[in-house]
Amino acid sequence: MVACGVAMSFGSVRLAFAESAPRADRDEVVEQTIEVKGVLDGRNKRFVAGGGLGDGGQSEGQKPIFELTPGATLSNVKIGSPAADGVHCQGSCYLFNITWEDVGEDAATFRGRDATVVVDGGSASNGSDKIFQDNREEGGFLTIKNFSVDGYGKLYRSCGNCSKQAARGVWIENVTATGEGEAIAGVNTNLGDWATLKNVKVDGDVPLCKLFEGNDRGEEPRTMSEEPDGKSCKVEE
Ligand code: ADA
Ligand code: CA
Ligand code: CA
Repeated sequence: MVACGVAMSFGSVRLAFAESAPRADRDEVVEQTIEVKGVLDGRNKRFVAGGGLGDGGQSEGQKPIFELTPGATLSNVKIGSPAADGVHCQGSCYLFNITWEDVGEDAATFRGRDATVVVDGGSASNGSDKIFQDNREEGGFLTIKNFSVDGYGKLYRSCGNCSKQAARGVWIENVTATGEGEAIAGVNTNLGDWATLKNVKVDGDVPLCKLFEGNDRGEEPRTMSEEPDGKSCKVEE
């Protein structure tokens, strides 16, 4: 959660109201998950979760603000605080220029078989754990590109303990990571995951990959290594 204040170095009280009021008007408090079919262009409007979706903390089982049906596109949306469980994709989906201002339990979750997912543009801030949670079943492909993250656990995590596991592939390109972080990509080496990272710039001493032994029993996965192994984790310049 971000503690957010507006510093006004000059100007009257009236100016302060005039500047904050329109923003509040544009925010949409989402009480029931918005189902997206086809294309939803948010035109940079800000959405926040109502209490029924979740508080944006780390408890599992919160609801998303947006749920994309297979093939749907969501673009130009700001997700404010609280963000609950962010965005869910049931299958293939396209997330263009989405800004998570204060990531909730996670920012986006990917599901389904043969799901081709593209995250292009946008940013995520102040995540406590995972940003992109990949729970997909077999087939398909995930691309994360032209993205920046500031404060995160893992930018990407192939689910370590989902009941339906699969070999999941991700391509991560043109990404900038700042602030505290744990790893860019978390993958399960024993399940055939593979992540390729290209032009990923990381601030501080954060490993590009964390390699895990995944399971399908809901257990906490075991960490195997933090070194790219050229297979489950490949780094290109
Ligand atoms: C954790 C949890 C998974 C799944 C995931 C999610 O990783 O262990 O089972 O719930 O979060 O989708 O948020
Ligand atoms: Ca989670
Ligand atoms: Ca989640």
